[in-house]
Amino acid sequence: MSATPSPVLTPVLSDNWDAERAWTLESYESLGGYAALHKALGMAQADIVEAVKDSGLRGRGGAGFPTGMKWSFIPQDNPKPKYLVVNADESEPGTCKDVPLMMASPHTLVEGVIISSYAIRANHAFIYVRGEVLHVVRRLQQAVAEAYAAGHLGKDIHGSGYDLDLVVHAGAGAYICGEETALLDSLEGRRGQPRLRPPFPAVAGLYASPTVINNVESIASVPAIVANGAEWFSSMGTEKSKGFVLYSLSGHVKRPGQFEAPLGITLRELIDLAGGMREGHELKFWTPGGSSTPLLTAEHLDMPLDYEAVGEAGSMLGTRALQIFDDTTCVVRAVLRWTEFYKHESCGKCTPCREGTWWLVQTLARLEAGQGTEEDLDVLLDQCENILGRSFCALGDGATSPITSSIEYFREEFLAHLSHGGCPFDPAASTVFA
Ligand code: L3W
Ligand code: SF4
Repeated sequence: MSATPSPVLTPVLSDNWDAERAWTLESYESLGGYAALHKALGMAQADIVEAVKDSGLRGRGGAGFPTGMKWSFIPQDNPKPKYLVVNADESEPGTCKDVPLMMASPHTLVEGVIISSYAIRANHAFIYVRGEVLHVVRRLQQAVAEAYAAGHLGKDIHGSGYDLDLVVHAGAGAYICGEETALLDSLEGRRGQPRLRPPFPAVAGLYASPTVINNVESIASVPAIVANGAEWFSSMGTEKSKGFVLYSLSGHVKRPGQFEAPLGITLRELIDLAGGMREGHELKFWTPGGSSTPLLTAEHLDMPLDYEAVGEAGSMLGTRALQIFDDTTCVVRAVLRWTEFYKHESCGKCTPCREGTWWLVQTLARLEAGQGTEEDLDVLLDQCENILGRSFCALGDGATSPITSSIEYFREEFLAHLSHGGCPFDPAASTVFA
């Protein structure tokens, strides 16, 4: 769902979402789609990499790593084939931007894949899609078939001498396969578990060959950068966080949805765009980038949403999955629900996460039921300390984020469960985590 036109919004990726049959090649091309591909094929590959570098585009999958720099790590003197892999395994609780993008405008992604693959000299590309979203898999397959039929994919694309094959691959429903190296193992046909880094995929990725892995939104941003230039892109955003992004507002706002705006906008502005908080209620806590990013509160409403400011506030911008919770929500219950998710999705490879997430759930459940003691809060923090920085991948670290931040901001609410002998909230009042 795209947002109401507003001077604050910068619809680029979402610009055509309301067009009739926006997902078809006919509609996409009628609005100027694939013009950037024609332009790119007339450019030197190194110039495209340079333009993406100059634009300041940073990875939209959560970590914010500079995209052009990642591309430039691909060793061009390596005789092995190069690959482009799109991480479309969107599964982080609250993260819901890539699925609507791929449903509404799959050709924006396909065009981005072709330009990006050309830039890094890859002749094979893959879109690894979360297995549960079969409708997205079908939509992408349809778009890829249309692109082949139109000569945008395949041999000698538009007489340029460049060949590219693109495969849409469906995962099997494991959150860990969104971790880039687990995704590669899964794509190679193995059980998806993270690999040791370095080597990073740019050096040894798919089939041990140089591989660029980027998030859907990162790759989908490339056609607009090629079409409009690096300066146009970098004129939006903040000093170190350039361009526009999709902000996904969910939870207790009147009009949840996708809002495409420059980096640096504030949550207060976004909540206004979403029609405000639920009538009669106030913001209590929120996540800037899904449940793996430490919780923030109403005191952060005017903080610029960019990588730097959110980092300074002790959290992470992540995937801009802005989950908004009002005063009816029990933070202990919310955190328990997320922790159960991490326990379930832990791949089991390393002990701190495999065992630790199980213990986190035990301790939190005891507290939430009002059956713990005050010391359980220290036990919980100790468990987090033994997971954070000691886990093999970011899943373990991420599992601790909602816990440590909720104790920092809402210690009294944990204690209220103990004095109350259970949850002091009326579960019927909250529409989430009821
Ligand atoms: C070459 C180097 N490449 C880093 C590359 C690396 C990767 C990218 C970022 O985690 C975060 C996580 C979640 N040579 C390199 C290099 N790279 N140094 O740069 O790497 P990294 O390690 O900073 O992060 P990551 O492993 O990609 C992603 C957070 O995102 N998150 C999770 C979102 C989950 C989804 C989902 O559901 N699919 O998006 C949300 O905030 O906690 O911190 O490509 O290879 N020297
Ligand atoms: Fe697997 Fe968790 Fe260890 Fe990551 S941190 S490797 S998900 S057990």
